[in-house]
Amino acid sequence: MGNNASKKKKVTKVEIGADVKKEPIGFVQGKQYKLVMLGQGGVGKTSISIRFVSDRFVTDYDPTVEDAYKKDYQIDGKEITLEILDTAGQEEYASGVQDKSIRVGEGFICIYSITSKESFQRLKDLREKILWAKDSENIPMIIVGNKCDMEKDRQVPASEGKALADEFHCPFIETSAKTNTNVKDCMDLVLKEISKYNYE
Ligand SMILES: Nc1nc2c(ncn2[C@@H]2O[C@H](COP(=O)(O)OP(=O)(O)O)[C@@H](O)[C@H]2O)c(=O)[nH]1
Ligand SMILES: [Mg+2]
Repeated sequence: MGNNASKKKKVTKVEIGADVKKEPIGFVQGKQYKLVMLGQGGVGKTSISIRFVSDRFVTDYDPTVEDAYKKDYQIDGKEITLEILDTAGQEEYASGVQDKSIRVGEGFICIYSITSKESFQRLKDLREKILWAKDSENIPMIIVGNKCDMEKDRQVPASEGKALADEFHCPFIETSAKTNTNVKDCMDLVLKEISKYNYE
């Protein structure tokens, strides 16, 4: 109180036509963030969601289930709510459900299984689909190689996952919903991407 100096308005001179760089605003207290789980059937979208939300591992979840899970979460000292959209059945590109999830989604977790080369190869199409739906190149997304507990069945080396992520300019992480390896880290990673792209 009574400190005149602190009342002075800070004036930033901006040249006309100069490129004004905005600062990311980070996370907003109380806000809800929508994350979307994408990837071929069987890669572990539901398993990662349930592991994260309720710390359980289920082995026989209905592959057709399409659900949204909510979790209160703390990050960077802010309390936020995460809504995790667990998609299913995206094999049928005609099904508009996945399109809708992509439209409303703010962060995308693109998952393959390290035991399936095919699921890995799907990610390029998936990214195209997201870029097309969002009509932007700046999409908060990450690549996740799940089932990293199944080392003996590995078909995709971590280096390939990393190389694809470099091509997409996004982070890469390997997880296991079964052993609860890097599940929380994967959510933190995509949230970090969201905060990078959130400008005032
Ligand atoms: N070993 C192992 N199995 C997993 C892992 N994640 C999922 N699974 C299994 O893979 C199958 C498909 O998982 P699910 O979550 O239903 O895949 P979704 O179709 O992508 O939702 C299930 O039998 C899961 O128990 C994991 O990290 N490790
Ligand atoms: Mg599922």
